[in-house]
Amino acid sequence: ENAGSKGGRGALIVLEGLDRSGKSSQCARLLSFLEGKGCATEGWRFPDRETSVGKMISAYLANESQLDDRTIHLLFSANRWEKRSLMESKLLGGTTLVVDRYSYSGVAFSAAKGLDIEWCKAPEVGLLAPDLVIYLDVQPEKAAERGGYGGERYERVEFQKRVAEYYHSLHDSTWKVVDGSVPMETVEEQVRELAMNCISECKEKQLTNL
Ligand code: DGP
Ligand code: NA
Ligand code: NA
Repeated sequence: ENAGSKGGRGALIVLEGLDRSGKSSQCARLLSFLEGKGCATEGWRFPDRETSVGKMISAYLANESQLDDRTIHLLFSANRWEKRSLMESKLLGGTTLVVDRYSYSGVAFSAAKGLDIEWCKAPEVGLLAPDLVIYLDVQPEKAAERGGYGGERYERVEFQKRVAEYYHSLHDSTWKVVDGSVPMETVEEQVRELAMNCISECKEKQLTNL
């Protein structure tokens, strides 16, 4: 494929944040907004629990299986790797991807367990680099109050506080921090604007790797 399809390539837009930060709702809202604009868009999420690797991850998160910390780390990464070639062909074909979590979740959640951060980053190298990372910033205590957590493995406020610290150490030039504690509609407006700018700017840019 080449990036020369009529409208240029699609954008890789990632939403990151703590559990209950509002990512999934904002991804859905952004997706329908972009579809309404006639923009070729798909909503993706990681972990993708549908694949066989994803099913192992899902069982681990539900505390139905136990796995060594490095082993589960590599499975999360493998779950991104198994979607890399499809991701690349979608983007080159002109489809914008709105992705709920990506490599930054991979690094922040595992580093929060005490694994070395450079070790955590290593298996992500070579995955496609996002054009835009929108970090929905919500205080861990506030996120926990939002209808409570669903009972999965990482949904504890002390752990989420450590995750937040690691997220804050990961910010790079593609990151935009959006205050996720304001009304949903305000967040939505900001997310839309960032996404629209990104989509028009990245058409001519080459895809790169992390
Ligand atoms: P979600 O389906 O977005 O609620 O994510 C499930 C949980 O898994 C959530 O607590 C965040 C965590 N998570 C997502 N991606 C990764 C990853 O790559 N590595 C680790 N260790 N945790 C992750
Ligand atoms: Na969750
Ligand atoms: Na979510």
